[in-house]
Parts: sequence; structure tokens; C-alpha cells
Amino acid sequence: MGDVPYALSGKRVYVAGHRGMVGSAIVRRIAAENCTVLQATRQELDLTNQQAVNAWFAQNRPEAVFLAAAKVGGILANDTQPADFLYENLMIEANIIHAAYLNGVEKLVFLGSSCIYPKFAAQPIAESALLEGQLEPTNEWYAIAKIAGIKLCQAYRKQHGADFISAMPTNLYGTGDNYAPASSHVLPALVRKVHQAKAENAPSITLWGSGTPLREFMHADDCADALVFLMQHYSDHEHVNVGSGQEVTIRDLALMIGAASGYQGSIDLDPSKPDGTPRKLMNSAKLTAMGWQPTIDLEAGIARTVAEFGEIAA
Ligand code: GFB
Repeated sequence: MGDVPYALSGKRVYVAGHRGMVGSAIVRRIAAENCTVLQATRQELDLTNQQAVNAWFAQNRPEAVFLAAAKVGGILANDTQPADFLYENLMIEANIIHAAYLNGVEKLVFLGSSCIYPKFAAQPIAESALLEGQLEPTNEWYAIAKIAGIKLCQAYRKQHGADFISAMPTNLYGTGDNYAPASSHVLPALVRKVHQAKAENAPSITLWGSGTPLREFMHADDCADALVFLMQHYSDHEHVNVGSGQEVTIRDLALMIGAASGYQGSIDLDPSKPDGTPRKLMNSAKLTAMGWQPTIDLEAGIARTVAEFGEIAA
């Protein structure tokens, strides 16, 4: 473990957002790194409270930080709670990044999202597409907050020499995901819809929108592995895309989930719900050129997720 540019071994590592899907995957992943994992629940530390964050950092003295705490949600939650998505995410990232600087954190990885890119960016989307065009309106609030997070990392690097980097994952799913219908992302939403339709012998499930948008999916365990890899190996100004290259239409995703669940019903559409961006496949060549690859393909990840939801729902 000592042969990487920034080894976690022996370090005090704070995982902000450790109860979330990505944060919990990071905690599982770094169990193998011989480090001390620091975490604080929402009751113990309100990340939107600057004083509380500063006091926690001063007391706990983390050396490395994974900034995976955020207000997240699917297309409908983003579209209907713009103030929460903008305010909470700006506060969380500004408080943590500034406290990390004040307390001499050696390395910080900030987690963003592929929605930071323009709605009609050239595909696959390279890191250089940032700020080249208009954002997708359903999630521009979240996107603006995440762009500000990238810029905070760059600014503290430029002004103070802080080793703060940013990773932009594609659409994620996995263990510990949110399955609440009104706020979840599409993959867990469809796992739940198919499960229910099968249990009730319903003839069909209903997709929001047209079913034609394309999305790229990655399992949270792969994402956590990439984030640890970047913390260990990457130190530069520009953010890094974290994608799988596995892109499907929403309709095909529903068919894959149906097949994995043994559900034979048909697909209806609800055009009153938004489609969002038509396509957001990321170009992850920068990451793969460093020597990192995902290991969980979409079919295997869906099978695992369907099985996990079956246990939750039982
Ligand atoms: O995953 P999702 O909610 O978010 O939706 P985005 C992806 C696509 O799936 C959209 C369609 O075209 C939805 O209309 N869809 C079909 C559904 N049925 C459903 C359903 O039952 N539930 C949901 N949620 N979608 C999010 C951003 O965008 O992506 C966030 O809002 C974040 O900010 C995240 O960036 C990664 O992929 O459109």
C-alpha cells in the first residue's frame, strides 16, 4: 500500500456522508487500507453549520477527506426542491472545504455529478466541456452547486496549494440506495416498480417521460474504488470523470430489470413527467489512462440490486 503517491495507510480519513450510498461504499472500500475512518452522523454534526464543521475538524483532525455528503435525488426531487438542492449543497461543500484548508487536511476528494455538463454537450462528454453551454433545467440548481464545489477545490489549490481534487461520477446505483418513489433515481425506482408489479400481478409498469433518454450507470462500489484510486494517484487542477461506458435507454433499463426480476409485463409511459437531458455519456479516458477500470457490469449490478431490494421488501 505504500507504493502509491498518496497512501491512506496510517491516516485519519474522514468520510463525509458515510450513511449515504457512496459514502458507505467508501467506508467498506477503505476498510482494506489500514487507516482510521472518521465519521459523524447528522445528529452529531450538521454539515450546513459552519461553526459546527470548523469545531469538528479542529477536534478530530482528519488528514484525508472524502466529501461524499450531499443532498441528492432523482429528476423529480431536483426539479421540485431547487432551493434545498442549491443551498444545502453549497453550504456542505463550502464548510467542509474551508475547514479542511484551515485544519491542514493533506488531501480531499470532492464528489460531483455528470449533470455539471451542458445539456447538449458533445458525447462522450470530456472534462473540458464544463461551462461550455446551458445546463439541463431540471437539475441546474444541483449542477451549479457541484460546479461551485469543483471551483472551490481549484481555488484552494491555486491560492493555498491545497491538494483538493474533484471526481465527477456518472449516474450511480447500488447498496443502500434510496428507493422512495418520489425522490429516487431511475434505477432504484424501476427495481421497486417491477418488484411491486410482480407481487401484485400487475400487467405493466409505468415509466416517467418517453423512455428514450440514454443514461450511463455505475455501481457505487466501483465508484468508491475509483475515488480511492484518485485520492491515491491523482493530484491536479482539473476534475476527473468517473464513468463505466455502459449506456442504455431508460426503456432498455426497464427491460433489463424486468428480465432480472422474472417480470413479464409491458411498459407504459407517463409523458407528464420530465425526460431531463437526452444523453450524458461521459468520456472517462482520463481515468482509464491512469490505470483504473470498473469491475461490475450493468447486468451483474442489476441482478445484485434486485436481490438486495427483494430482501429489503420482504
Ligand atoms: O435517474 P433520474 O431521476 O435522473 O432519471 P437524471 C433518469 C431518467 O429516467 C429520466 C426517467 O429520463 C426520467 O424521466 N424515469 C423513468 C424515471 N421512470 C422513472 C422513475 O420512476 N423515477 C425516476 N427518478 N426517473 C439526475 C439529476 O438526473 O441524475 C441529479 O437530477 C443527478 O441531479 C443524477 O445528477 C445523477 O439522470 O435525469
